[in-house]
Amino acid sequence: MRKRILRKTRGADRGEQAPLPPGVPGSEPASVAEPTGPRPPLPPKPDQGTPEPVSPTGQDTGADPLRDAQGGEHLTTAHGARRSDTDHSLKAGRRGPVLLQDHHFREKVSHFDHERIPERVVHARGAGAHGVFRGYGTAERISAAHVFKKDVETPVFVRFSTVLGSRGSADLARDTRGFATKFYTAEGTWDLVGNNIPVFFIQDAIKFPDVVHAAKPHPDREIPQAQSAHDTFWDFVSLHTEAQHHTIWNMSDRGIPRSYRTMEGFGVHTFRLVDDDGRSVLVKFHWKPKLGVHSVLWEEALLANGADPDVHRRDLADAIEAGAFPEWELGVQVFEDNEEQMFRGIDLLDPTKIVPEELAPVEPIGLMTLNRNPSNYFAETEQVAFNPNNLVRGIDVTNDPLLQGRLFSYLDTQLSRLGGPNWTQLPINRPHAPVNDMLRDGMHQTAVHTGVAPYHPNSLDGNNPFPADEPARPFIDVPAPVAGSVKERGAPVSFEDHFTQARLFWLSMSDVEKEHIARAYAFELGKCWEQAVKERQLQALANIDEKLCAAVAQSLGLPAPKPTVKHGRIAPSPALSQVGGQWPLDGRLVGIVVGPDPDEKDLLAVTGAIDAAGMVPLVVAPHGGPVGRGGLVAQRTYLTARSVEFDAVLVAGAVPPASDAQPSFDAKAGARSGPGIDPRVQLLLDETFRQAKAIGTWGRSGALAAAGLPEGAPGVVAGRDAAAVVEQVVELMRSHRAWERFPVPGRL
Ligand code: HDD
Repeated sequence: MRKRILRKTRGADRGEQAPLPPGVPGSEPASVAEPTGPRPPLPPKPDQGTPEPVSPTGQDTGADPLRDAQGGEHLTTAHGARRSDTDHSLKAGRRGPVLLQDHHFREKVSHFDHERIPERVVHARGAGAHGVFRGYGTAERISAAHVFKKDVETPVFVRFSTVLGSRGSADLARDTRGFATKFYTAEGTWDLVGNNIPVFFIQDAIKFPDVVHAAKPHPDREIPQAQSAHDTFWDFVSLHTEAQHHTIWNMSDRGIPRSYRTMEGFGVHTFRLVDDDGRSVLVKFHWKPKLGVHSVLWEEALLANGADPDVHRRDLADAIEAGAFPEWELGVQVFEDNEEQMFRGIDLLDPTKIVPEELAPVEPIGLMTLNRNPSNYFAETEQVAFNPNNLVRGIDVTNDPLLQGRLFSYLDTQLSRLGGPNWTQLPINRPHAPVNDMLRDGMHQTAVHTGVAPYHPNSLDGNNPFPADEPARPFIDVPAPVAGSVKERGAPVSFEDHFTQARLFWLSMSDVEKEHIARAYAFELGKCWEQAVKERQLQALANIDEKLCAAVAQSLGLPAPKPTVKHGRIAPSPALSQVGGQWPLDGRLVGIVVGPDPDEKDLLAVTGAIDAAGMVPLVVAPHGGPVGRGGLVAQRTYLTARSVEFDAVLVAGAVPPASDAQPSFDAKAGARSGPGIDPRVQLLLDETFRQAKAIGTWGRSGALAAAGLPEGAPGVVAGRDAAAVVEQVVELMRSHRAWERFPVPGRL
């Protein structure tokens, strides 16, 4: 059943009918009380719960992060002494120097000086959310993991991220997205640290520093930020052709998702599941979003990175706050765990390869719902530390050389990022299962361990802790034979095919997706300087597809080389294309452009209908404040609205030629001058039209004609009756975009 968007809690910006400002007829009298006396800390917002006060030792150490962080009513120092003044430093006379003895000043400034920790070496920018995973029970036949058992509910924390940019970079960079999930299972923590792209750039973890050095900004000037459109990236991927498969995914629409909520996730590697009897199978993990997989256009990404660089963070948090909880089904492709570890010629240990879903279907095994925003970004989203070593009974690794290297790297990186070995004690990283380890001391130790014998066996602590026997369900180490006995540096022959699957991906795209890919390559390589880099990448493209290569070469003004590899017949995988299908609309945003005096009855009915469809209506008016005389307020103005925010735009009635509320010298910039429509609305409609989004108008608006947009174009609805127009627009939105508005020539 569709979830209904809950009443928004924070006024105008959330699409709520906010109370009218004091003084406006019908408003409440001004009665906002200034704080006059001490108040307890603010309670968490409805979607932010209290962190679990779970002690890392399973004992009550008194560590309640919320209580300990903020208690009592008065301002204190870090050691709890109350302070009466935090606004003036202690000086020798009001105009004199500050005294060294001012502890409150030194503590406040010194703590501030140390507020930042090193950002993640990759995946620095992210957004997190809490939720729950419920097992369907369908994986019980192949795995002993408690988390997969039928109807078992396991708390989770997910962090989505971009890979290349720094913490303060923009969300809509063309990039891979991280999709890391921490399952706090009853039998220990399981981390599934995946991406939104099912393959990786390299086949061996020893190459990870190389690929990251190449993709990060150039070391001399530290530019460009959060981009792959530069020489060192393309130098690397053209020299390491194993990267071509991942790269074509990045150049496709997958590299610029509409939202974190509309991304697939992949475990990438092949993992091993093992049942209670020790029988194992190989699996690949897939997260399938209930909302479908959707992306934006490159123009939108560029605009959003300037107009709303937090677009993905905001989208996730707003959707959860509004009650539109995003959901993903976890699924597995299952393979026999035999000595070859191959499936139909595809090496399951090669992380640059997928297994098409048409050959091995994804079997759903559980549902994840994200339903709570973090209370504190630093404590939760920044300090969360994922680690592919975090495995539980029933889930194990394979010999994929990329995965094997990750088993070292994640544990290692937290030592410098989180300042020592006790990061598992941070509230967000604490297991929800009881912990009884023999790890002791170290920087930032917060547990108060008891006993005298943290070694095994011992006779002084009664031999505690006891190794778990089978009834206590310990981790199962699969007795997998180790292939070969020769110690060597090298890769299997099956890792040498670098182009078949890049071509498979290309052949599986629709015409419009192919156009986007060709343009993305042309843009990125067009930003490169070195001729040799461009030529080498064109050679790689020729080996993927000659038409693709020719299109990109033409844009670069270079000759298209001939392929150096020959392909046999490759069956496309329709599951790889994003185009087609009808999808739920939960949490989508609809802009409603109004003039100074809209028909309020219509407007209320329209906002109600959009709300009822699970979406968020945002009224865009000539200026802020109340709209007309009714109960609605403007959430955006002609000045603050931009097309990239909306999934569809409606124009409610007539729009003035130019609003008197805003002088329009800036408004004219970039806008075509239409006869009789405000240039900012003109720009909004132009962009929305170009972005193939649904547009609807009603009444005597004439807005389409005034804006010079063709009525009757695919995805454009005009009518007399607002309700009928909105109904059609909602229907159009289910296909995400009206791609048929711009038929592509099919030249690729
Ligand atoms: Fe990684 C972070 C995903 C290969 C080394 N990685 C990191 C994150 C994600 C991934 C989602 C962010 C986690 C978070 O939100 O905190 N990484 C992947 C995937 C890979 C992959 C899907 C290949 C299939 N990674 C990979 C290799 C290495 C690393 C081969 C090193 C040899 N990754 C790291 C890291 C990071 C990291 C440096 C940075 C911050 C962190 O670990 O905690 O250790």
